[in-house]
Amino acid sequence: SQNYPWPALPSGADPAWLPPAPERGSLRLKLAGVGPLIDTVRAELAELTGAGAGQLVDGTAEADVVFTTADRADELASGDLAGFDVESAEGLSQEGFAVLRQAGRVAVVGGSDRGLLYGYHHWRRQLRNGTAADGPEAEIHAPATAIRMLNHWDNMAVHPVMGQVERGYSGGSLFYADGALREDLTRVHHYARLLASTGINRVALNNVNVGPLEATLLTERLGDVVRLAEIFRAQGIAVHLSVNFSSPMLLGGLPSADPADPDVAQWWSRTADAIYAEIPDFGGFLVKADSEGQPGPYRYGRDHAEGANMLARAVAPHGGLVFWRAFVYNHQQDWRDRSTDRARAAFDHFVPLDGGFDENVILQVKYGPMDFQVREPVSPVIGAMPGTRLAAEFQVTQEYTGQQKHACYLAPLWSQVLGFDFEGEDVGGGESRRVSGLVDAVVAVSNVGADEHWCGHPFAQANLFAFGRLAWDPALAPEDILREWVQSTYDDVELRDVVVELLRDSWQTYEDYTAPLGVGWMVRPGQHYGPDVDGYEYTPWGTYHFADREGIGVDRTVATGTGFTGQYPLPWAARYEQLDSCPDELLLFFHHVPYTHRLGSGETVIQHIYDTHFAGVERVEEMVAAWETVRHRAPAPVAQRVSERFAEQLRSAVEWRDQLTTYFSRKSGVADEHGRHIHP
Ligand code: BDP
Repeated sequence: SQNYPWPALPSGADPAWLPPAPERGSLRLKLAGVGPLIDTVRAELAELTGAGAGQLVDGTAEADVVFTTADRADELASGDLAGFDVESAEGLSQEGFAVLRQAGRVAVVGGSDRGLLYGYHHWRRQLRNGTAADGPEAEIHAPATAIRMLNHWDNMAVHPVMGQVERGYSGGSLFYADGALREDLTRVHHYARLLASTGINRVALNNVNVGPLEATLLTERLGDVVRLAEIFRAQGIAVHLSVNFSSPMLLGGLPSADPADPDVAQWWSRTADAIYAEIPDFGGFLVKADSEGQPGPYRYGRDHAEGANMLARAVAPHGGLVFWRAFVYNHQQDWRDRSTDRARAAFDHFVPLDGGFDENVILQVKYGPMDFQVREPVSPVIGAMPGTRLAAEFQVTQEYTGQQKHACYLAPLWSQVLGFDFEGEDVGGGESRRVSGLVDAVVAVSNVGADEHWCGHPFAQANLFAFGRLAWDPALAPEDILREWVQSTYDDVELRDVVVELLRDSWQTYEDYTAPLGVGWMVRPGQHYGPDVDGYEYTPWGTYHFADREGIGVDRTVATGTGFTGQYPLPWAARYEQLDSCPDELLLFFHHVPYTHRLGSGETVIQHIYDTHFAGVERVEEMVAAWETVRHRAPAPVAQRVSERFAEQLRSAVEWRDQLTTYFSRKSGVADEHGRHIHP
């Protein structure tokens, strides 16, 4: 059940979107430089030539494609790079690269060895698309965000409730099986390569809920981390560990984990020193503290800056970072008390600490104030902490968006969040107040596992790919990224077009048949799959819709509600506060309204609920029909898996539609204008 040893991979599906090398060609490829990442590029080129794409050459000026780094460009200017516009490659950032063209020849110049690796993958996609040799004389690329990271919620052993990968829908862990590191790490090599091809440069190797076994990765199982770090390092990726705040007690035998206790701080310093002695490029720690049962500084009457800074000082001498999560809220609220609001929690806990975190602490904030719902406003924390380094956290794993049983392409959601402007300028707004300009890091929970299609649903690979691409360049259009992904992944042109067509609005479709107008939740408690309108309504988790016979939605206004809208700067505070300026799609996140309230679209809330749920299911039916016309064009295992998943998506969408429309017609007593089959 742990897929161990590795299952056979369907041909053409591994390694996912790294396209197979062209089998015929006469490319003369030259690589100039030395170093470990140069060796990685060399191995990539060897794969191409090994498949028959051409040959590696040594001589000067005879190559069709030259790969090198900016620091050698001068030296090569009169030789290999003669004729190229080498000057445009000056001033490249470390991770940036240039693709230069001259009379059918190409030069890929990296700002550093790592930049060259990214440049190679960019060129490789162009080779696949037939656009490598002709194009602009000089293309310059550089990442918008320095830190582009995936978090793995992998446990070493199978957790009785959460399984091996918490919120994982792709089989077991890529890294661990049966409580230990896997012996065969072949697929970790492939995975690291996949990530590098999208520009990811950091990964955290274990679940943020750190159990006693995983805690030992810090100390007695450090050897496992060393092995994984070697594999990732070869692709320019630094590794991190999620750590348990009580580690000094769990692992060090100390009586407390109080951050103000010098013994505790010393224990962390010694532990960090030992890690860096083995892994000099170790990224640092990731911490979930005082959240959902995890230990943290509150236990000792200390605040989160004190907790984070103590860890930060342990890794600072080695250049390490501490990612400290802002996902802190009371999960044992009194649900009868409407004055508590989980949406407020991160802001209330963290904004007063702005300016108090050390330079190497990055506060990692979920993109919305609740928890990875299909639609949430952007977390106000991101706009309110100018004195703190921030990361925006996303969920590639589809916990609340169909668990990789539903096709749901999430790049449009992420793109909207990254482009959200706290100044409120919709067009031509200040880049610096956009989310992408306010964060130092873009982070997401990974969706891969031991599954032979990597992600459970073969189309969920598009999300992993798109996350990396958007983290690199948040201005990329989600549909263009989707095109890049299908072009890299599938050979058949018609198949590619249909897959783009199926996926491009699938996030919207998923929203249509699930919880309406930003209210969120309505999922089965615990597992978070499938509808259960009142599943969380009377629980302490703080996730309510407040539907009664008159209306629905959460009043989060300053005037009459929880005051959450007041956490935004103007103009958003006012826009969200007022019913008539609150965007339709977030109406029920911010307001409690009667079912007959008219949206900006002119429809009533209740009719909107009916219409979107019927439309959502119709759209899934169209997706299934479109897929049937091309499924024979996909590799057989892909075809089979996608068809299975679509059958389940359709079943589940119908279930959502029927439960939601029935629930709201009975609650409200308002009939569907179109008289569809709803039981009042
Ligand atoms: C929630 C998940 C839970 C995670 C938590 C987190 O349901 O399993 O532990 O987020 O982010 O969405 O820590």
